[in-house]
Amino acid sequence: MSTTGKSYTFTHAITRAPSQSAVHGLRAVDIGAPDLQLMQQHHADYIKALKSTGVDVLELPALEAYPDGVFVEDTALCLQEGAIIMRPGAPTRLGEAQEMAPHLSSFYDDVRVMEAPAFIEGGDILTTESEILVGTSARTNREAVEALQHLVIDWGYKVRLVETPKGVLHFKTDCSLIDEETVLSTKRLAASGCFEAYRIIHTAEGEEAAANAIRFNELVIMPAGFPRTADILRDAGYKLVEIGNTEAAKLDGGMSCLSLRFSPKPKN
Ligand code: CIR
Repeated sequence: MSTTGKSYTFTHAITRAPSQSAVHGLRAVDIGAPDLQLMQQHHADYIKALKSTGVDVLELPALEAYPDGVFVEDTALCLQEGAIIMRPGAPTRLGEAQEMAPHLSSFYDDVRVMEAPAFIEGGDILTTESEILVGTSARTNREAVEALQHLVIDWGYKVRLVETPKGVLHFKTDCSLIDEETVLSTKRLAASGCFEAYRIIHTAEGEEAAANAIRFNELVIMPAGFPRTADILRDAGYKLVEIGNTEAAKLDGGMSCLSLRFSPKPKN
């Protein structure tokens, strides 16, 4: 495995402010609408953590037409060579990807587009140093995994099809890359064997929701409220930042969903 750290070293991020309509966002189980003021506070803390590593953060305004618009990760896959505009599997989210396209064109010369019948959301994609893992789910189909393979092959990437566990929204709901060779994963996902080539750190029992963290430059940014998993990561030597996520969690959203993270090659 190479050890350049390119899979978690970023110069840029894009976020989008939560909309008032976020109270109508999609959710698997309804435990009440998010408190918007608290969600905005958490979002601001998240952006502050990203910026603390010295990156440029493009903070896009809320889109009222899209209750889930704050979860920008699902709209694109950003690599060094170019970006791929996703085709979200949730019909209410399809337009979010088109909204993101012009912003990515300002960073990249090469922006490619996922076409029907493929559907795919960024939350199902885990990019590591050596491969791009894509979990099939209710939001991502096999056609999309094949299409992605074709779209990134000339950039030198290998795509591997894996399965998002049944009943789990996205592949990365249950895992995150935390360094070149290490993933943080729930036991239920790791049990599938999909991380055989990696070192695995399991989330603590009962703290499965801690799995959606991000390695972002020198930081591991994780949701607050999972003290045993936080201790495991701290003991393993990672520099942690914990961000309140109670409100986004009501919409099944977490740390990875809230940003696009990338280091584009300089434009021609
Ligand atoms: C949805 O169901 O699409 C949103 N409520 C949550 C999206 C979370 N995104 C992500 O995990 N990448």
